[in-house]
Amino acid sequence: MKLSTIILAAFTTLTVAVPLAEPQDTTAELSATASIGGLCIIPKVRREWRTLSKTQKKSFIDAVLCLAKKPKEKGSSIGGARTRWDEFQGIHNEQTPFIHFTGIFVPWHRYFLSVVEDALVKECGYKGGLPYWDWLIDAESGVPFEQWPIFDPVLGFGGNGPYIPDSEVHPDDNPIPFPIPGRTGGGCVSDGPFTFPGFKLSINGTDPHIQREEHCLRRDFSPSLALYDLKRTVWDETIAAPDFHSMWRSLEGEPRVMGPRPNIHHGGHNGVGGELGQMGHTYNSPADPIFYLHHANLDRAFTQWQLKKLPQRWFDVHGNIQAYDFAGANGNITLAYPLNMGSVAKTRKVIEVMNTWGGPLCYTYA
Ligand SMILES: [Cu+2]
Repeated sequence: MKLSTIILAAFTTLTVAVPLAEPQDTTAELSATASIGGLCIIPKVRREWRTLSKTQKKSFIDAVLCLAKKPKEKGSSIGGARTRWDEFQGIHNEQTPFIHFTGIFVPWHRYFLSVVEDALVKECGYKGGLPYWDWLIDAESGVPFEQWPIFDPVLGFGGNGPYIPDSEVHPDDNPIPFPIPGRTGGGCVSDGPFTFPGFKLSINGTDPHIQREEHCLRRDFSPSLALYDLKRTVWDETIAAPDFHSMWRSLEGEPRVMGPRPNIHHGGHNGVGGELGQMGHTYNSPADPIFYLHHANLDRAFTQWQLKKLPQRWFDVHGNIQAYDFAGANGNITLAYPLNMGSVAKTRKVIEVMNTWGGPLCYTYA
């Protein structure tokens, strides 16, 4: 048999086998992840949620539930937090005015994800990289929003909350300051692994709408908003941006709902969280485990943009210190600007998180 025939035969076997196969368990490969003496030797591999095997999906969800049951650290500065999960939501809540619509939006969230990824691995035995959610696959699939695999009650994060009409919305129900068109839920998540009281939340945030007593995870699916915002054109423009500032502005989007330009950051947040769910709320969104998969996909866009021009893009940062001051009249960040994690993790400088394959970070996207 000629070599080309053998190669063709092997290729044919592969292409037939792949679509039928259950995603393979890569736990053994992933557990080999090693950062030795500060050198990233074998990075954690962050994979798309639907490519994880059943065992990997279950072990990720179990690790989240483990953090949600584990008491907060001694000396935690997060007011009202009872668990490790609350601490992560809490530091995001506290930092919200400094990390959104400012130049550190992208590096701060990158560092934040790696802190939670480390906790899942080191404190709760998860073996692997933080999964990401590529919502463009779903948005382009034609499958109705509520049937997207990420919301599966057994092999996913569960679905919507029951519908609460606008007229019955209570001020403590976590409403965001602008209405979300086409919202369909708003109550406590009623299926999957994150239902109350197995999964409960508690922080005293700086945000006035935070519920201080133990409360549930809410979702308020807004399929029309998700389908409006989750567009490949925006993804492509973000990756093709000529500099850090335009990449970040394209990625984070404008602080408005369904403006003239679709907004991939809002699409994941308000598509899932709508008006009453935590995912739709700037301060409280990390209450929802889906937050981490959504932001991992945004971080993946940042990484793809960086990979187009290295090493220059490990050093390219620019953006306002004060929220919404996009022209930088009150100053701009530099590579030395601090990323504050309060008592949750060490304060690091922007430069330390620019390379995902060196310094304190050690991961890559598959
Ligand atoms: Cu945020």
